[in-house]
Amino acid sequence: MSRSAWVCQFFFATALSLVFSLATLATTVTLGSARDATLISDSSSQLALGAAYNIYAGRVGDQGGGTLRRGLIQFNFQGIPPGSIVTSVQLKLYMSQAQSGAFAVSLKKSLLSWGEGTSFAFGGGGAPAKPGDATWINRFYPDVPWPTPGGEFSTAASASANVNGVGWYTWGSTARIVADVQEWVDSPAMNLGWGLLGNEVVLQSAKRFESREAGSNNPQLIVMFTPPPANPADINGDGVVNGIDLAIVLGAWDTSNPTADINNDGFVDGIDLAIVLAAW
Ligand SMILES: [Ca+2]
Ligand SMILES: [Ca+2]
Ligand SMILES: [Ca+2]
Repeated sequence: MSRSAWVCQFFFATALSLVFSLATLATTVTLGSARDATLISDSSSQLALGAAYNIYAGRVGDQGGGTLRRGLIQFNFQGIPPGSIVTSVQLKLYMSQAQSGAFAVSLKKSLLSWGEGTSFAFGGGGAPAKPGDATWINRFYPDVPWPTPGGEFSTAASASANVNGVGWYTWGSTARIVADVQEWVDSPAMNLGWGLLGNEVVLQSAKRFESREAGSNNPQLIVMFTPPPANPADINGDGVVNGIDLAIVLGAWDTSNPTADINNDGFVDGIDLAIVLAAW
């Protein structure tokens, strides 16, 4: 290869990588929760709030029997392309009612799947569970129990927030919450959502958050990610290299059509065909 050809190739490669890095700038999406629910440790342990306007975390007062509430929340990551690198994750929840003080509410990965049925009640007392609801003793009411009542969560918190008066609260971004979402983008079957666990000792520590069913102030997950570099052989940009891309090359054969000229050498020829076939 002559020196000028080498220099030419070097600059071509540099220009190409510049184009690709411009195409892979970070993207931010705001996701609404796909499902959310509350586990209630009342004496029946078969009350639920699948379709309610709120999710709860913490311990209620004496009037509620001092029972516990644990929130569950899950998001759907189909809008994030496979191969993306997740760089930042923030969960935002609106706390709309509480009886007292500041309490830590931690976000922990759920280790098992759970459901959201149609049970509905105003307030945190709950309603009789409906089929598919998560309850204190069932992942899916009426016949798929948790191994241990109260849910199955990771030991370590992915993020924690100190929740006090009415308003928006944010969990993350932390290395753990980013790792959770990265895992779920890479392996959607591993996405079992998070538990939302408050103070389970102090009476009246329970916090009420707006659920996805609330009319406003719904849960939000703000995810920043870098999409994978585009494949130049995917000429029509539909995410797959197949006969459509091949037809575009063949249809422009022996021309200088810039769309089909994948390697930008001014010709649509066997080199472009080879690039498509190699990426098939
Ligand atoms: Ca719900
Ligand atoms: Ca294509
Ligand atoms: Ca070409």
